[in-house]
Order: sequence, then structure tokens, then C-alpha cells
Amino acid sequence: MLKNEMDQQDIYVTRSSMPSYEEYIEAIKPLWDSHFITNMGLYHRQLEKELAVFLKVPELSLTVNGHMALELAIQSFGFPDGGEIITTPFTFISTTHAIVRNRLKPVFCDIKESDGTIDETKIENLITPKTVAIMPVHVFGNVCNVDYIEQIAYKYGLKVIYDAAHAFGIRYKERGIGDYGDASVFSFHATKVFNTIEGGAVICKDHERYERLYNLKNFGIRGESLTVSVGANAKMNEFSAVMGLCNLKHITDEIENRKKCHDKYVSEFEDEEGIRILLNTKEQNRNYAYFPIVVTCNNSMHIRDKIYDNLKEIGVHARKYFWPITADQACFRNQYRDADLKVARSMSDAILCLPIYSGLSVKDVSTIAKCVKESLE
Ligand code: T4K
Repeated sequence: MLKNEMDQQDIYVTRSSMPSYEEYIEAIKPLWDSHFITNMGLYHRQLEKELAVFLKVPELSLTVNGHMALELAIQSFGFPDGGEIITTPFTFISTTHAIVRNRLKPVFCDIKESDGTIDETKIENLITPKTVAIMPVHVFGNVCNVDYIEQIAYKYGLKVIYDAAHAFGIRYKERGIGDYGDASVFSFHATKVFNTIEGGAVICKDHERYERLYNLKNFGIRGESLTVSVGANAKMNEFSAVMGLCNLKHITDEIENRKKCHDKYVSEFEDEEGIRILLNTKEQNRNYAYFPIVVTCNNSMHIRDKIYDNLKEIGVHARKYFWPITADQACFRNQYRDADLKVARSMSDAILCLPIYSGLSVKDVSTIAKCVKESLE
């Protein structure tokens, strides 16, 4: 029984990275003394500065979560109601919700078999006079074809907003990934490589956007009696900011520990017929946030589901990120113009993300791989 071979009882797709209890308690002591626990406090500002350096971007605005960062990033461009945004359906539902909640229309574009990112060669055909922006996702940390997308955007005068929720710490051609496009958005949710419990950020290429986001996340308040614009409340609080500062100190170890699991999975699956690892080999580094596999044999959906069920039986909770595609979710089905989403649908039917996190033993990775392989037989 493979279950008896596991080091841990229950293994989830990920596990939040956290500093030691003592480290966090020590770090939040000043909050008790000051009673200043939110509203762009000391730690909020410090984390904005430290993250901008780490992510190699000019400036960033911290938010309460990644989803609000997406909503506000879109809002900060002031697109007219009913404008169209060309986007990928192979993503977490948040990407599509953020477009729709801004009174804009998602136009779904198919993805590439090779790495699951938007198929840049299919974008141009979807552009109409109503198109205002392109919103690709660096899914699983796979970098989109940013150079090609930039060229199309320039040609048609469109904005590019990247959902970089999975791409913390990724660099491409010596630049931080958040430095591409007109804006990029990160998620610092508990399930991400770097977390602030809940949190997110919008990368601002210029200070004007930083100021606009400041207003959007803090009611447009600019003084005790001065409100300059309409805004939400989407600020990151000080406890989250301190968690971020602590986690940032350990990020190199976190990524290194994940790499050990990643390398073990790669050695288990690289010659395995019927399994393809969905991580590209572009000139980019990796953050090992996810370990996505695609089942390539006949009847791939059935086999994917069998692997999922067999893993569950031994206490391993893999996830079908992202099935179904967002265009096929009940709230969006048949509502928006889309292209043929053949690749997105077939990848979504065959995808499975296996557990990966710091603290997952290489021995458990090996047992998980064994279970996957046995399910293929
Ligand atoms: N864009 C993209 C492309 C995204 O993937 C996401 C978020 C966003 C935008 C929006 O960013 P946020 O607003 O969330 O910051 C999870 C996360 O909640 C979500 O952040 C993430 N993407 C998505 C891919 O995954 P669920 O519904 O799968 O989460 P849940 O609660 O089932 O957790 C998954 C596993 O993580 C659990 O089985 C155990 C582990 N876990 C979970 C929590 C909540 C922990 O170890 N600690 C925890 O506190 O959505």
C-alpha cells in the first residue's frame, strides 16, 4: 500500500510558507506598542520598497489581495464601459471576474499547447474597434511571449495588463517579469510562493499610476477633509505587511527547497510516456510555484481523473488547476465572443497540479510519482 510509504498523512497541493512563530511575534511587537495597524503604515511602505527591489520593478502598490489588485489595475486605465479585453480562459476565475466586474467584456483567446500561455499568434484576429487591452496570464510561472504581445499592442494602441499571480520572482531577459506591459499584478495569497497571508500588488511603471492606485485603494482620500476621487478600500494591513517582510527574508530558501521537489518530479517523469510536464524552458528562471502535468495518452481526461482519485486514496490532494476553463464556468458560458478554444479545453481536461512546497519530502514526491505512474497502467 503506497499510503504506508508516505512521510506525511495528508498532502495538499501546497502548504503556506511561514516564518517561525517566534520570528513573527518579535516582528509584530511594535504594532502592539504603536496601535497603528493599517492605513499605509510603516510596514506597508517598507514592504512596497523591499518588494520593488526584489522584483526588479520601478514601483508597486500593495493591496488586500491579488484579485483587488487586478480589478484596480484595470480600473486605473479608465477604459470605457463595454470595451473588450482579449484574455486567456486557462486561468483562475479571478482573471475573468476582474474584467467583467469592471463592466468590460472578456474576449477569450486560445492558448499554446507548449506552455499553456495565451497563443499570441491568435490575438490579432480577435481585435475589433472595441478592443481596449490584452490581459495574458503567466500561468504556472510560464512567461508569455511578451515581446510579440508588446508589438501587437503597439501596432493597435492597446494596453497590456499581465496577470502575474503565479510569477513571483521570475525574471526574463534580465528584467523582472512585472516590468513588462503597462501594468502587472501579483498575488501574495497564502497558497503562493511568497505570501502576506492575503495580499497582492500592482506594478506601476510610472509614479502617476502609483498615485492613481493609492486613491483607488484608499477611498480617494488625500487629507483629513479631502477626497479627490472615488475609490474602494483595498489596502494591505500592517500584520500582512510584516508577514511579507518576514517571508521575504526566507524566499531564497523557500524556492531552493521547492526546487528539490521539482527536480525529483522531473527525474521521475521526464521519460514517462503519457505524461508531459507543462513548464517551459525559455530563458527564464523558475519559482517552483506549481508542478503541472498534462496527461497525453488516449482518453486523457479519464486517466487524469483516475490519477486524481488514486492520489486522494493515499491522502494526496492534487488539484485540477484549471478545469474547467473560465469561459465554460456557469457564470460565463455562451455569454462572450470567443475564438475556437480547442487547445485550452483539451489541456484543461488533461491537466493536474501535483503537490509542491517547502517541507514536502523528496521521498513523498517519489511515492506520489509512483502512484501517478501506476495509474497510467
Ligand atoms: N490570478 C490568478 C492566475 C490566480 O491564480 C489567482 C489566485 C488570482 C488571480 C487571485 O489572487 P488572490 O485574490 O487569491 O490573491 C487557490 C487560491 O485561493 C488562489 O489564491 C489561487 N489563485 C488559486 C489558484 O488557488 P483554491 O480554491 O484552490 O484554494 P484552497 O483553499 O483550496 O487551497 C489550496 C490548498 O492550499 C489547500 O488544499 C491547502 C493549501 N492551503 C490553503 C490555505 C487557504 C494552505 O496551505 N494554507 C492556507 O491558508 O484557490
